[in-house]
Amino acid sequence: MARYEITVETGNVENAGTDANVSITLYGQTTSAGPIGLDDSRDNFERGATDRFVVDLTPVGRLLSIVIGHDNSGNKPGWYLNRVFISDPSETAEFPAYRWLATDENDGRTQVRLARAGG
Ligand SMILES: [Ca+2]
Ligand SMILES: [Ca+2]
Repeated sequence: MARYEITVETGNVENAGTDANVSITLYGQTTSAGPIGLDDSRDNFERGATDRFVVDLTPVGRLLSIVIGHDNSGNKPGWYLNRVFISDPSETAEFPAYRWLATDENDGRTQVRLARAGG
């Protein structure tokens, strides 16, 4: 197993936060892992907040992309996601989003695939 630290940055715009159930799948050069529910005892994914989660996973190899999304539950579930950082034992990769995951914004999707910044 390897330790992964998943850092999720929610945007600082009106109604950016969500109480929906957020999950992530990691895609690496070797394999994938997930979906992994991201939740702890705090109120996660609030406007302007950064949430950090630590999970132990079978190593996926060099991270290439992620799929992140939510189940559209709760009040005003639309979520504005800035970006995700994932640290594994060897490096940190950034996955920029800067978009809504909301049924009533843009393309209406609540789940997206994000490529690693810098390829
Ligand atoms: Ca929340
Ligand atoms: Ca919201």
